Amino acid sequence: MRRREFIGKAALASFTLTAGTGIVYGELMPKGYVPLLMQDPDPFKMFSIDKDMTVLNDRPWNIESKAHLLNDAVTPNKFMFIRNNGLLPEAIDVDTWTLTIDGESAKQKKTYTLNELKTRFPQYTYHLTLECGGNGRKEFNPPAKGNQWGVGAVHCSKWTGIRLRDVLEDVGVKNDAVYIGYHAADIHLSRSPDKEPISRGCPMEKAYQDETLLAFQLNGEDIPLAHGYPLRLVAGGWPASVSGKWVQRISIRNIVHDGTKMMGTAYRVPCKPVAPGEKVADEDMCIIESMPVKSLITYPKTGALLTLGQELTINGHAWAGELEVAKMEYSIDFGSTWHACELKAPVNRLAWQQFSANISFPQEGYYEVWAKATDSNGKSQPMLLPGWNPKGYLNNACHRIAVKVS
Ligand SMILES: Nc1nc2c(c(=O)[nH]1)N[C@H]1C(S)=C(S)[C@@H](COP(=O)(O)O)O[C@H]1N2
Ligand SMILES: [Mo]
Repeated sequence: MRRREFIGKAALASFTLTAGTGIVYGELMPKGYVPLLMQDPDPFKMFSIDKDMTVLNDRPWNIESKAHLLNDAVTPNKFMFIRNNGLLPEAIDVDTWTLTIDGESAKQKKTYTLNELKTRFPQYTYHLTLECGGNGRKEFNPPAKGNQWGVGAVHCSKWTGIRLRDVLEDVGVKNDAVYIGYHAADIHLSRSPDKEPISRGCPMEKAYQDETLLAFQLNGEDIPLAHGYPLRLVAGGWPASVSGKWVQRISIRNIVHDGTKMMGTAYRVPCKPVAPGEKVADEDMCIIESMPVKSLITYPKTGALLTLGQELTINGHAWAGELEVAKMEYSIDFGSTWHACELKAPVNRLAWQQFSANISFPQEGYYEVWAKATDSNGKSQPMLLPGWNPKGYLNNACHRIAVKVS
């Protein structure tokens, strides 16, 4: 009789991470066995997220938040959207986790342990707005393929880590450097080890900004697995796809990074406006950089019931990619007239800003409250839909809620 083979340490560690508790007798699981918890996992338990979050897809996991869940100035983990292009990394071992910096424009190839990163470089904390480039995709017509995000693929949480710049300078950057590209530990849907689910990056200028971090903490704790544990690139104000989760390697490139999802229609939009449905030549597509001005009414929840004579205080957040939001307005007459909201300064650059307004309604009936932000360059959100593009990116239309007064 052949001796029974048992599960490997690494596999057991990843199951334990998913279970969120110790697996009793786990070491006795047969080799290759997939426990039930992995076959039919409960994403709400697995990711410690609120039951009102919407699961758009389970392979890979894509989970959306909702406007009224995002009312906090600092988004807690339980309300953060999750966007994965592949399968979660398996068997993360923080004791052996390393980050390697390499690439044509690196003066040397250098590898750091997590502990070296945490102890050798100064640490910084910033509130950073991360919005998926495809947030709002479901409104476009003709429809675009991909996760049909409503308004909930955005968060602004508190990230702690070290500056990417400090690490790049420690390695040494050649004069011909133009871009950085990340490589991560998540697994391609095909499970092929030769394919990456995603490998994006940003120009050196963005990589060198003070707020561009290699983060290991989210809201004062270890980053949750779904958001990039144990090490994540965070580049606020740009499409969140630049913020690589589970980062293991960063290449300093002498060309625009050509990794997975840097080409074709992925995170690229027509450089000039096109008609809805129009075919766009590859050379006429531009990589999305700073995200456009946008806002969200997070209180009250759409569908609020009010009594006549009762004043309504709305509040929410506004953000504008690399810029600041300069003005915030609301309308209750479908955009015919606009009134000023109160708008706070951001706690730091690239953090969303809080707004509020007290609204009176003149008579009983159905109303919509529309919100419109204007950035520091004077650009405002479009009232209904911005320019169509093949993959349905950058929908920064005014957010609207319904209220009934009786
Ligand atoms: N390694 C890796 N990093 C990634 C992704 C991914 O699939 N793999 N998805 C990107 C995309 S498209 C988005 S919108 C954000 C989502 O971040 P979140 O899941 O923490 O909200 O992570 C980005 N970083
Ligand atoms: Mo995204």
